[in-house]
Amino acid sequence: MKGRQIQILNLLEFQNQVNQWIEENLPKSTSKNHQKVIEAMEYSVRNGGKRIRPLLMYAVYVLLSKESVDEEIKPFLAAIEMIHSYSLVHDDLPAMDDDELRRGKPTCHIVYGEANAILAGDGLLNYAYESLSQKTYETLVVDPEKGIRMLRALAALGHAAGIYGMIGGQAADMLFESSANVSLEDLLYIHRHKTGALLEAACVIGAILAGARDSQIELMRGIGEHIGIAFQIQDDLFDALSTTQELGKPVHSDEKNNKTTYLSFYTIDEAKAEINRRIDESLCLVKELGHSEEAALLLRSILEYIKSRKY
Ligand code: GRG
Repeated sequence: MKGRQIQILNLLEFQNQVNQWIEENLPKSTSKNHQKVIEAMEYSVRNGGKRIRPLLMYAVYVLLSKESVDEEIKPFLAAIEMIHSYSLVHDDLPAMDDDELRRGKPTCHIVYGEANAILAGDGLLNYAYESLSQKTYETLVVDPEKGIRMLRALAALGHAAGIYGMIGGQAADMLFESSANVSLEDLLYIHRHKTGALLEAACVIGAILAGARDSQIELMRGIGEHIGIAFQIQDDLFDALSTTQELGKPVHSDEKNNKTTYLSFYTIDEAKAEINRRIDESLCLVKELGHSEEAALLLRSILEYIKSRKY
C-alpha cells in the first residue's frame, strides 16, 4: 500500500511539472487583435486534461535517456498536448460531433463561437510546429546530434498527427459512421489511427529524443500501440457505462448514433479483459528493457494509471 501511495504522489507531482512546462511553451498574446483567439487556445489547453501524452513521452524519455532531463523535450511535451487539444476542439464542432461539453465544461465553440474555435484549433496546431521547428533550428546550430534527433521526432509527430495517423483515423471514423457493415478490422484501424497514433508518437518521440537505439524505439512503438487500443476500448466502455457527471461529457452517444464500437463485437467483461491484457503486455515490454525498477517507475505508474482511469 505504501509503495502504491508513493507512486500516485509521484504521478501528481509529475503532472504538475508537465503542466508548468506546457504553460511556458504556450503562445503569448502580443496584440489585442488576436487576443480572443489566444484566449480560446488557452481555454482549450488549460481546461483540465489528464496530460497522458506528454506524461508518457516524458516517462519514456526518463527511462531511456542517459542524461538528466534536457531542455529539448519540453517543447515536444507542449506541442503534443497542443495538437491533442486542437483535435478535441475540432472534434467537438457542430460539423463533427457537435458536443457542448468536454471535461465537464462548455466546449470551445460554445464559449468563443464556432469561427474562433476553428481558428483556436488551427492556431494550436500551427504553433505546435512553429515552436518546435524554431527550437530544432536553434539546437541544430549548436548541437547537430541533438538537433537531428529533434528533426526525427518532429517528423514522427507530423506523421502521427496527419493523414497517415490521427486525421486519417478521423476520416475513416466518418466514412464508417454511415455504414452498417463495419468489421472488427475496420474498427481497429480507426482506433489505431484516431486515438492510437498520438499515444504511440508520445512513446516513440520520448525514445528518439533520449537517443535510444532503433530496437528500443520499436519496442516503445509496440507499447504505444497497446496503449492506444486499450485507451479507445476504455472510451467505448465509459460511453456505455458512465454518467455525464462522471465523464464530463455526454454519454451513450455511441448507442444513440448507432455507432459500431468494441462492444459491438465483445461483451463488457471481454472488453475489460482486453484492456488489462494490453496494459499488462506493455508492462512486460517495459521489463524487457532491463532497466532498474526506479528508472521504470514513472512509466509503470502511468500504465497503471491508464489501466485504472475512470474518465
Ligand atoms: C478533428 C482532426 C480531428 C481529429 C479528431 C482525437 C480525435 C480525432 C477525436 C477525439 C474523439 C475521441 C473521444 C477520441 C477517443 C479517445 C480520446 C482521444 C479521448 C480523449 O483523450 P484524453 O482522455 O483527454 O486523453 P483529456 O481530456 O484527458 O485530454
